[in-house]
Amino acid sequence: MQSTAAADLESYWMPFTANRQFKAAPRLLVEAKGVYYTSADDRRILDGTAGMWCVNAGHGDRRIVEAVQHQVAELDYSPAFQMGHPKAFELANRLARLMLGDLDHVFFTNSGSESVETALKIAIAYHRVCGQAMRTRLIGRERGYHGVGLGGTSVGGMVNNRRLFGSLLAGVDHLPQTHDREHQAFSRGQPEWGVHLADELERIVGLHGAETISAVIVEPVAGSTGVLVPPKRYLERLRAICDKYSILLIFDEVITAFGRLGTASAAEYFGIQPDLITCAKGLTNAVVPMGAVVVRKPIYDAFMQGPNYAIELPHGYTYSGHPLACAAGLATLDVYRDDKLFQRAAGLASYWESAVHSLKGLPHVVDLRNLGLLAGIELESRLGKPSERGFEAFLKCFEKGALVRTTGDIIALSPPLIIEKAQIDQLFSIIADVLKVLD
Ligand code: PXG
Repeated sequence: MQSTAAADLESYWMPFTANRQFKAAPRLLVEAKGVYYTSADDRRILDGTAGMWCVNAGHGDRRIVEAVQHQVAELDYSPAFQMGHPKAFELANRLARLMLGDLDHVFFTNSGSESVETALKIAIAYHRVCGQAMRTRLIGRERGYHGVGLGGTSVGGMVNNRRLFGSLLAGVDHLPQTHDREHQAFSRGQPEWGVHLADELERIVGLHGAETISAVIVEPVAGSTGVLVPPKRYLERLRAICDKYSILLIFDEVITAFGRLGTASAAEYFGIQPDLITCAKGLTNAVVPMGAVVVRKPIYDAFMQGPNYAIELPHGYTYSGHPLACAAGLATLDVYRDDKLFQRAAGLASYWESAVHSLKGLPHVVDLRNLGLLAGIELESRLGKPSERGFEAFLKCFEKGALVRTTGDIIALSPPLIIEKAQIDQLFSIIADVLKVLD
């Protein structure tokens, strides 16, 4: 067992973590297999969050492990600029085939945040290469999360992630968020109420002028802010308004891609084709960090002009299309296909929905939301102490053997797609027990 002495923990400045609380009472994981972690004190912890919405095929799948082991021995690294290696092209082709229609060109990154920065830059540059250099504005949404780059923070809509960081990017505006407890509480799947909120895009266009707007970026289902499911017909209407004004629509599918809704992408689930998709997480099952931006063919084609020795898009990363990530990605896509994991998730969705809504009536529960294998359990906040009850729920679930995520006072769930019904029961029985004892 590894030492957890307080002194050993000091140097690591942990991301998005209450560092002092953690270091006083550490929660260390040392192994993972299937849907379970093992903690440093040798307890089995049911993974209710697929790591952080990313280990969709479950932990430690031999096929992925072996693909990465083989790759590191064969080709550890290959320069990403002006050079290539076969697996990067193969993975791009495989990913393109999973996406709708002419979403068929792939730019590799190393994370969701980098995918978002990349997509925003492509959107601005696209209009410029099309002769519309004024189209630079970016439209995000309140309660959106698009990673932690300055672009992603700017289009994002979570106040705690924004307020420390100054004025952020200029020329950004936000749609209103789509969640309203008064009209939507305890909806199963997509709420009936709220399609009109998409019309706010018309107001924003009216304010700034369509000819100044480059792109709208939204998560099809907002994850980090507590699983906000889009109202029925909302995404369709956003698509229609973007089309009307030639604004690019970006779906940030860092959470929703790779089976979370029972389909390869949320775009497929909702039957709506965005112009760009950002993804990461489940692309490699999180075994090696990797992200990607998938763009429609006309966007790629628009850049393919000028002398053919010239670099068309001055953008990229040392580790774009890293061989280890590509090997992990190819093996992961094989596992999804061979084990039919997207279909499996689709098949479990109604059982999952019933389990989520079985919590109705338990103490503190003010809303329950679900779609695919996603759930948000919203707890009433303690007066003057937002997030405290949520954090305690998280700690108590961990004590009782389940890993959940909390965001404010909302418990968010996104299990590995290999979860069994009995394990779903186990997860919700732990959560129910915790809710009963929580102040
Ligand atoms: N976009 C979306 C929609 C995301 O959910 C990112 C971008 C950024 O990805 P990277 O790989 O740079 O972290 C994300 C990440 C949580 C949680 O529990 C959510 C994310 C990451 C960590 C925790 O809310 N989403």
